[in-house]
Amino acid sequence: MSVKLGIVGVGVMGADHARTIASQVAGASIRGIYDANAERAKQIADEVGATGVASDPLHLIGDPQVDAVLIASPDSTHKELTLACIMARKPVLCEKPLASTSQECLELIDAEMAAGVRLVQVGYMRRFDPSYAAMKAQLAAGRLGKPLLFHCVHRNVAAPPWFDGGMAIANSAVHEFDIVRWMLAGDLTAISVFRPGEVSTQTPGAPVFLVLDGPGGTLATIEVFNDAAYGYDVRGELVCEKGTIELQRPVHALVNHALSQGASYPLDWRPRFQDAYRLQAQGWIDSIRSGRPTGASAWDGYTATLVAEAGLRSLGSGRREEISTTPMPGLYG
Ligand code: ISE
Repeated sequence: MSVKLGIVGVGVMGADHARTIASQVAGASIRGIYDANAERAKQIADEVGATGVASDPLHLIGDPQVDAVLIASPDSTHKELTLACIMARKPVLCEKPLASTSQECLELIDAEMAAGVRLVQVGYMRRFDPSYAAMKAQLAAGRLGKPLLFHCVHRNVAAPPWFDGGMAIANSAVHEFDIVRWMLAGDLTAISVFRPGEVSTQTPGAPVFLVLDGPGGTLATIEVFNDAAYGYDVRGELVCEKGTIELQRPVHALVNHALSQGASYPLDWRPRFQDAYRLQAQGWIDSIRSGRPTGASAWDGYTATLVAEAGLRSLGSGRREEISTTPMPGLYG
């Protein structure tokens, strides 16, 4: 059976998802597309061979011809649209963040528990990235012993114009919160946020430095620098008892020229994580067909938002803030 998809939102990310699904994912077809910009919806629908364009996202979600829904509309719409998918009992892949607040995430979790089945996957795509997967496999192999520290770096070329001072945490660092929890296989329990330099002159893209307490006494450090200018660059090094594991970005060619050797950086995250997006989409479709959920769950989406909220509190208070999770419901075990 081919899974017939509805895609809500075809801006930069949604259009990329649509193209990836249409050209590189097996077992799915795009039935309908909705975007607030109807012309854009039509253009992307034509490009990817979608059967139709919807005039309302809720109609698309309710369409009996649509088996599952991918949500890539603005962050503020994620909660209501994901809820509509749960109520319609349709599997949904929602871009991060799952919702704007941890309370809203909990409402989605309640709805999913009432449905009694996992329907929600959150687009924390790094879990599917071959570099992070290789790091996890090396850790699991055991010869490096236990993990002690995870150093993470997240640099963008420039913060988008709509970024405010907290977005480095709520929009960017959430990826690290999810991947650190996934890598260390446990919850983050406290966070301290530091801002280097003179705070009075800082822009929303200025660096922030985060220190987190992880499971079993581990620590994670995260630098987010949204205005790093030189390129999109995500780094990670896991320090273990008997060695370290370094993340390698995919570099397929080194150029030797004018007395130097080098590789270029992408402008944004899409080329860096293109394999992750493709594998995430394929994993999602396979999970719908097999009934075995994969990727980040609604619970994972909730914890990333919960850590971000504590981070924002720490940014305001200048103190270390505790992160208190409630016990994970059995549905997510
Ligand atoms: C953006 O929303 C993403 O999800 C990217 O992966 C991340 O690198 C960027 O910092 C975010 O703004």
